[in-house]
Amino acid sequence: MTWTPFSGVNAGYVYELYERYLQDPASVDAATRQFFEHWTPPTSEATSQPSTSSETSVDVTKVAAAVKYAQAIREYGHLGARLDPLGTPPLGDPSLDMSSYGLTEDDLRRLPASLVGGAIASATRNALEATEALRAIYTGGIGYDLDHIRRPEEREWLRDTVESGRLSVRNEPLDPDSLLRRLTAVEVFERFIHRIFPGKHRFSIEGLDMMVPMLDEVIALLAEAGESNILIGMAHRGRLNVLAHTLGKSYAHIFAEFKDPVRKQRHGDDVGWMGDVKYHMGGRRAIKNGSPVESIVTMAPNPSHLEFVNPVVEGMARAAGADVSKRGAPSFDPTITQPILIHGDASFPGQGIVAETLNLSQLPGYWTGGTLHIITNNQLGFTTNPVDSRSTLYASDLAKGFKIPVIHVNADDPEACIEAARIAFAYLAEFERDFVIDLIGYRRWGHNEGDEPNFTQPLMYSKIKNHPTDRQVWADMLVRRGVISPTRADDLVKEQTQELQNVLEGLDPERDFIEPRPTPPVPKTARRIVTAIPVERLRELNRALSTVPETFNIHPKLAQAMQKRRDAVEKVDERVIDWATAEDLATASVLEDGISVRLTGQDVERGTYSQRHAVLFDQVSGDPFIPLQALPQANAAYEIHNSPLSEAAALGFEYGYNVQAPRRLVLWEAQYGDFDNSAQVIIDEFVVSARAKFGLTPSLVMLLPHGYEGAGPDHSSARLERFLQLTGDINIRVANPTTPAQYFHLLRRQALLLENDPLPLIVMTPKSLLRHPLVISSLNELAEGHWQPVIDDPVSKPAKIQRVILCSGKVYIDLVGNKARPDHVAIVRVEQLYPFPAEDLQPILDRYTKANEIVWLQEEPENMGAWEFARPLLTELVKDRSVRYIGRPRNSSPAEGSASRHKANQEALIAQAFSVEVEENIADIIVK
Ligand SMILES: Cc1ncc(C[n+]2csc(CCOP(=O)(O)OP(=O)(O)O)c2C)c(N)n1
Repeated sequence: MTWTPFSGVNAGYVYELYERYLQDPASVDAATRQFFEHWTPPTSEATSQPSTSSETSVDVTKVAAAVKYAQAIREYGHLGARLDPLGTPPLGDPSLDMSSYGLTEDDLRRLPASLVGGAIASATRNALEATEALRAIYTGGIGYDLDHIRRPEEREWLRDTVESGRLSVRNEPLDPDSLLRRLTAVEVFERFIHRIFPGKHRFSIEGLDMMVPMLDEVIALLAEAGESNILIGMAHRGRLNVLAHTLGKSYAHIFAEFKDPVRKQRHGDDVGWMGDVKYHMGGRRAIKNGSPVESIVTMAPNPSHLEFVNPVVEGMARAAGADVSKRGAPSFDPTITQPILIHGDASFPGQGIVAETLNLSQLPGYWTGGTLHIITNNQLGFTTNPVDSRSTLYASDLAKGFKIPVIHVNADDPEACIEAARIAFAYLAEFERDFVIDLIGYRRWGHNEGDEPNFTQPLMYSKIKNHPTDRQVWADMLVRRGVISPTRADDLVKEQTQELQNVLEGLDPERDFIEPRPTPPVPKTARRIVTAIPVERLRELNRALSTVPETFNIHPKLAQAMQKRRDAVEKVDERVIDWATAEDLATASVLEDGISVRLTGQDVERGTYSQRHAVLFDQVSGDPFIPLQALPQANAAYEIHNSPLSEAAALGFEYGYNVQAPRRLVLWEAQYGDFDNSAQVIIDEFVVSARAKFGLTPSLVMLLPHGYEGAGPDHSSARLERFLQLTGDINIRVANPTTPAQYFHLLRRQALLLENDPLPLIVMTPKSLLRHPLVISSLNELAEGHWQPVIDDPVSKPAKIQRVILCSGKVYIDLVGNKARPDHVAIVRVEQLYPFPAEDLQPILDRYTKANEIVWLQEEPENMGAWEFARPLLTELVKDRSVRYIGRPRNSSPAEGSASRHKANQEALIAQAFSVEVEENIADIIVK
């Protein structure tokens, strides 16, 4: 007999039970009572030293062993669960074997069930029955991977829910025939397309067919609970099936997409429209399920880039649950919005965006009340086996670090799948935290329907070939149970096939093909929007923003700055408005106009450059105070959040928030502009192209600190060239403003255009210029001006100008701040780069009749910045004159690593700009 020390948690449990028995023998069940009648608790010596012969110590050892064994089943049972429909035996674990504890069936039979605890204890007669019941639960078709859950109340809830079986089909039966009909619809849909459109990609669901009934179950429960917004994000696999059956997209529409009729170009109203492949498109459906509230189920459109839709859907869910109609912070109601993310088993561990998104899940500015994750685990990623695609045992293991409960479920066990879906729903409702279902099945065909999977997975596919379909497995089960007749399943297949055949025969592809029709962008680039607001209104806003409650202990430096700002803004003509003040006033005025504002990004609350201080902290209590939330004039909510250290998920979330709530002003700020390339997928695939591909009209603002200040290759450029390269058919606006007043008008203009002319706005913003004496505006410029796409030089005698320097952004300040500026040079700022303001620029260029040199000056290397984009456009405008380039030569890196080299090169640029003769090759004077 192995001696097990009678100590630790398990012993504690036995003692607790024994205490209870001593106080009230009736408080424990009969078997336990009987056991304790003959039991003597061991002394402390006996617990620390092996005992050889005492009858009592043997019993105690068995008791402790039984408790441990039961605990191991709960914790590690998933290692013994039958999770693979293709029959791979479970990994197993010695802790799941009673003999590892020196236990026999007889031993367990003699011990009371109460040692096992939980709901099972009262339903069984002894520890053997209880542990067998535990094994049936924990090592069946579901693997409960819960031992990482830290919060005791959650652990308790999960254990009780699982062991009581209250959500199992035993307690809440499902309608077997309706499930069979559903699985028939799912399968026949795939088979029909397979036959009618051979070789065409559809990324069949087959092998994971239960995903659709699981979604049915969860969505019905959500709708019944009154969740008015159910937002789904998923990849290609099974998407057409989910679109057809979950989102209600008509078979006719899908078949028409397969036929892909040649559409006539619709002149005028399809500007920029390119569309996307059918398995990237989204869908929308309104349902009611016994609730007075209608639920809108939305599937977000997404690109091929796996998992990048995750933060987008989270942002959509956040927007759907947020009430921004009142002053102050918006409120968020998790009971009206539910994100569901469907992942692949290779992409979940492989794509970093998954971890970034999971990290958003509990952050105050990003929380969506818990997400349901379903990993559609077909045990393959394209041709790659799990052993090559992850370093973890399960595809879901990443979630464990976030303390998210995980259920693995065998996709061939429909009842287990439905139970998993119910547990997930109940957990989400109870704890409003994320939940993962790892749905383990297989992929009946190749990665796509043209692929030959036997090239790479011959053994797996020889099994799949002979493996009955999910529908067949369920139908066979129902026949065995005598629930349906042997012919029922085939009859259903025939009926469903006939239905599809009828649709196909009645198909008119031209008619049935329905493309989203994006609102065409407004082609005029220079639309004047009245953005100025009266001086008195500005002053009142400023007074409110620079006042803190009397009891608030503001940092003395900030108190001083506020006082200065309060006094300064009383002066109308003096240049007193710096960048941050302009932003603050623009935001306040937008809130007063009734448009809510959300600003996020790394360290935005203070501002990376300590410029914003949108959140003030009481120096005694540490409590925050947000003037824009306390603004008496505000008619909408304001929120600002420091984002986690993410760009891709952080930007994706804001894009999602924005497309869900396009009338709210949503801004994301990069810490330095360069870091936006960490979010390049979100920029390329969503922000700039959502209109062309998905028919959406995002209007997100991206604030990107940009400018050459000697900080090195990585803190200088927001990669302006990348945005300009991504422009076309008026998809975004790109601006590089040089004054606070311009920034003020630009932000207000963006807010005012949300309603009728929404476009994403990309802004190059300053760093050192935030406090530069030349970058200060007057209150009058806010009260009278408007956004100027181009700012001409206020030279008095244009006829004297021989050279016109066109430039954009910070380099302008370097030019005008330079004392060597000669009289024959005019400096024109191009503040808006896209849509390119040709109409504004033309009259300006025409004004300088004697200027035979038109120069484009930039601080970025020739292959970066705006030059290559602007060159052909300018060439057209200057007519018979030529356009010359002054700037750094082509390079692979945006800027010098040395501050002194930067300074020398910057000076060389300015000198060249002002010299009479432009050197042939700027490279000659650049310090290398
Ligand atoms: C970011 C990204 N990289 C590569 C691909 C190409 N790709 C498409 S599907 C696929 C396999 C995905 O495997 P998994 O996540 O398990 O989903 P499954 O296709 O098996 O359902 C790959 C690599 C892609 N779409 N996105």
